[in-house]
Amino acid sequence: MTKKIVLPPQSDPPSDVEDIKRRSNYLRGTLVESLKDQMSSGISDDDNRLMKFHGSYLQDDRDLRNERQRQKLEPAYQFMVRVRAPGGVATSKQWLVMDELAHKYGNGTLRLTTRQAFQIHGILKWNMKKSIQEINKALMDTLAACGDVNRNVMCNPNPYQSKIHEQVYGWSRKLSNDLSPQTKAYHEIWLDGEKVVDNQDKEEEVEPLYGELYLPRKFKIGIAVPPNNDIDVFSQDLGFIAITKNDQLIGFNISVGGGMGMTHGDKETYPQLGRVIGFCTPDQLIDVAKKVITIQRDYGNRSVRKYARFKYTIDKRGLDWLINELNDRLGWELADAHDYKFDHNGDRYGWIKGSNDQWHFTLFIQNGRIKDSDEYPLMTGLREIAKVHTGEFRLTPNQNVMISNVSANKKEEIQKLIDKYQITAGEQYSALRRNSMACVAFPTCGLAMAEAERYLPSLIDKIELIIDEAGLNEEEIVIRMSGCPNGCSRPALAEIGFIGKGPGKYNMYLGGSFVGDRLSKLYKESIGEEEILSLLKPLLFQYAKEKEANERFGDFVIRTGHVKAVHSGLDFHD
Ligand code: SRM
Ligand code: SF4
Repeated sequence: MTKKIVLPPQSDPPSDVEDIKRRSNYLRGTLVESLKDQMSSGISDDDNRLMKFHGSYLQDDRDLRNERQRQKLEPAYQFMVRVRAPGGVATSKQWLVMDELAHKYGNGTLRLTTRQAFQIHGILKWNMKKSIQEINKALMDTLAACGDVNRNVMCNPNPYQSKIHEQVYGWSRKLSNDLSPQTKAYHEIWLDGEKVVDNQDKEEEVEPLYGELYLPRKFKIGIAVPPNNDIDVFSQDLGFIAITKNDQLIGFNISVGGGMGMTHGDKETYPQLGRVIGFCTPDQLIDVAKKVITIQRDYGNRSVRKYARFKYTIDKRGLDWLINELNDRLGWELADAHDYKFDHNGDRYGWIKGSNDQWHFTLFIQNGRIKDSDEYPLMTGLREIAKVHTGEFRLTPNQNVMISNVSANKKEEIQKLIDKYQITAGEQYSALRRNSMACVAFPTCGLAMAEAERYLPSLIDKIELIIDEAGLNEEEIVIRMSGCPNGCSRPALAEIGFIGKGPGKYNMYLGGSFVGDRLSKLYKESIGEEEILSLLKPLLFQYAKEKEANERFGDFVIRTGHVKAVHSGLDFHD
């Protein structure tokens, strides 16, 4: 029997969520009873906290909220289910299952997320168990897609270096498996697994890595393969940068303490960039990840959740403390970091031939939403492709999808379907739109303060008029919008970022780098569309006229003094 995990004492009392976790008997709570309760289409607040660990959120349709309140009805409760796909890889069969479930139980759309996962929105409580069972039958799962544990492990869906990708993807899967919660609650509740006897004395055996309280907060890991930083490695709690030599993977640089979230008006919260602290070989990777997680488990703030992310644990105690603590726990020292160079954090669209002689087609999905409309039957087109495609689908960290590993023989057949359904690699759009991302926000996100996914496309329509006039149509500029300061579309790393403040109002940030290694800076607070456009217009015209050779927009606004460069979250609010 392993030793029970005893956390060092914290000076302040634990938050309510810590108490819910402690009482939950390893994430069971009263979920079974809540799901059966016919009186409400929702579940209790405590169970909703636990539900996240099972990969789902209770939501309500915010478009209907006021009307239902007026009619004295309970909110239009529904669940969002997030399906983990390490590295964003799904087989054609799995794609078809996602598509089917979205129609059968969800709102008829699929959402590809900024962390390479699938989301289905709009599932009613009565259909939750069936949905999760069918997801698991397709060999995918939702466990730990959300909650205070390690989340979906991101990995570059690199089509160029197929061999390196395969290895890196293998490591992302291993990280995902090895860091998964071990509780049998998921099987019991959703998959009718045999009930494990409620034996509190054996708690130390249940979660050897996490313990009964799990982590103080969510934890995110991603692996980047230079020169592509599409996974935004510096936004991860723990980031790995693949280092290759002579086309062989020799190990990973380790970056710690990135994160995007903050709270408006609270300067103790800020987006932060991960910092590179050393290098490890592939066979040391899992050990490093586990030990880093135990440090956050033991020292993360369990009293105030908004200060609980790993970035604050590190910033409070210092990077040297972290490195010493990690080396101590490892029992060996990290090697020095290797040189690396990123040149972008976006996706490259269209057909590309990989080093394995297979073809890959990356298509542009506006803000990750897969749906059919009269003008664009995207969902149908992808379904038809999935029926004949023998390779896999790779969800990208920029909410797009790659139809991957297409043989030369199959390429023509798939191209015909691409043509038939006019599936686009974004060639008809401006480079700005091709480099855009927006989070979900309204109507499903309970935390949204302003629109994002439903609004950014129309804002870009208007910005496109300016960039056309300025001759910048093919200039790649990273633009991102989030409906609140949680930063789910990683706007603090964009060259132009918008963070929702209230209905129709955004804080506008400028000066992130094109490669995702610098934070943006507040340029103007709480502005609406008219002001956004009137501020962007002169900046974009000045950029068109005065930019130096190959100078990126984010670098230009810093050089010309519009905003200061921000290299650490500690300077974000200065
Ligand atoms: Fe996120 C919470 C959607 C990536 C930072 N995020 C939420 C919730 C679950 C709202 C809630 O707690 O009730 C949103 C559900 C909306 C909906 O209706 O679907 C939500 N987050 C998303 C997704 C779907 C956005 C998207 O447009 O793709 C992304 C799902 C990723 C996945 O597959 O796991 C998503 N969220 C992110 C990212 C980007 C990333 O991880 O690379 C971030 C910033 C990075 C980070 O974590 O620092 C992010 N989400 C947050 C936060 C702020 C955490 C913090 O440090 O304070 C919250 C709120 C929270 O945790 O309390 C949040
Ligand atoms: Fe919701 Fe805010 Fe995340 Fe957007 S950034 S999905 S509004 S939590």
